[in-house]
Amino acid sequence: MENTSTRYNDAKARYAELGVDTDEAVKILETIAISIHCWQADDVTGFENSGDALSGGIQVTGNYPGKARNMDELRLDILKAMSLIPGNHRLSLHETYGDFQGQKVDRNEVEPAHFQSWMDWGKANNIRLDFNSTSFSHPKSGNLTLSHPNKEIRNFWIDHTKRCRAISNEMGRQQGDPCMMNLWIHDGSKEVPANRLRYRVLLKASLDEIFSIEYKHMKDSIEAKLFGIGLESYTVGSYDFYLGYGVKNNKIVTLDTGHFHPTESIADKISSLLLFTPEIMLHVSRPIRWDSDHVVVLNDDLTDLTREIIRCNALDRIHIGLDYFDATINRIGAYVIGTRATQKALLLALLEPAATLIKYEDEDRLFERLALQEEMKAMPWQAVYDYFCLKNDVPTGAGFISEIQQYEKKVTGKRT
Ligand code: RNT
Ligand code: ZN
Repeated sequence: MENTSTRYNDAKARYAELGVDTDEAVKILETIAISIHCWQADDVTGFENSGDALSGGIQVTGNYPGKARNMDELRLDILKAMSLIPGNHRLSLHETYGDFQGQKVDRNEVEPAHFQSWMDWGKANNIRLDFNSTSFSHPKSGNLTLSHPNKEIRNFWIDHTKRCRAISNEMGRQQGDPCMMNLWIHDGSKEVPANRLRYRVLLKASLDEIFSIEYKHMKDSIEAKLFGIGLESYTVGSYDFYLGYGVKNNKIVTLDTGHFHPTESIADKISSLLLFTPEIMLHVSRPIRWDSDHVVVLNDDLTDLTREIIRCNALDRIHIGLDYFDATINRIGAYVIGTRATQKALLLALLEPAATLIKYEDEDRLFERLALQEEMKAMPWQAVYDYFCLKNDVPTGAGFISEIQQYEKKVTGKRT
């Protein structure tokens, strides 16, 4: 503990030489609530008990033992993960994680009551909730939902999504803070369709109907994707589609960092979206080849993204959520690694000597700008993150590894 404080004070002095206030950075970092996704705990299974396999162009690989088998286990695991992450965070739920009490509740029957126990749990644990409608893993999913040419199927999913918005509104009302409802549907096709336009016309009409009701306690975000597994040639809800829809209808666009061409910079989109859409929702993820959902780690893509958030001074307009699923490693470990990596990236951004860099740029001293950016990479930011952990009473450095090992021994390892 003493070492952490000593190292922090050294780091503080070094950053101060560059005009950076580490205390201030930590203070801001503490206020950033990350919306942690419930679905890493159980490989996107949920509690419908329908027997439907995961579909919709997403896939979880691996069979590491210890996955949460029911709601109690999932809640326990999430609290365990949160106990190893500094700060106060949110939980993002999918509709399929409702408290259905063993009843068959179809997607067009779901109600706020099915999430009351979650709202109570959130309140008891000081965790605010976000929400997601669920188009995948259902007999009526197929390859098309809200853009299905068959009116009955389309209406089924319209009903579902409307109900999800009502649930989100109730969550927001009860927690006294808006609930973000993310809408992602997998609609697309493996081969090039005979007419791309007709599905987009239908999706637009479905969205118009879904959003025709105004709510006070929830916000809508719409998430695009480049392609799904088995749906490689065409995605109805492409980025152009949702960006256009969001700009025209004042909706929040979700940027999932795994949903773009591999060399496309998601960081570069922030400053454009901020000018034309109300807020931004992020799904922080890590794409590797065909998979868009590897565990988040501290890499350049992530730090580029967080730097843009801070440089644009947009923490109040950008919601940071996580979205990845890995079943090959300890699932609680996956939560902790990804969330802490996101925080570290935010901290790096907060520790940037912004004023000096801008001054160099204004004076056309571009060598100096690049040199300082390079120097910042080797600054002792780790000491600042450790101090942040210490301050929030969670393990510093690699200390969380043994905690997870113990939890595995006592809890997850005993699950069969
Ligand atoms: C899928 C989207 C979507 C899902 C979750 C489970 O590619 O990223 O956000 O990951 O809804
Ligand atoms: Zn996503």
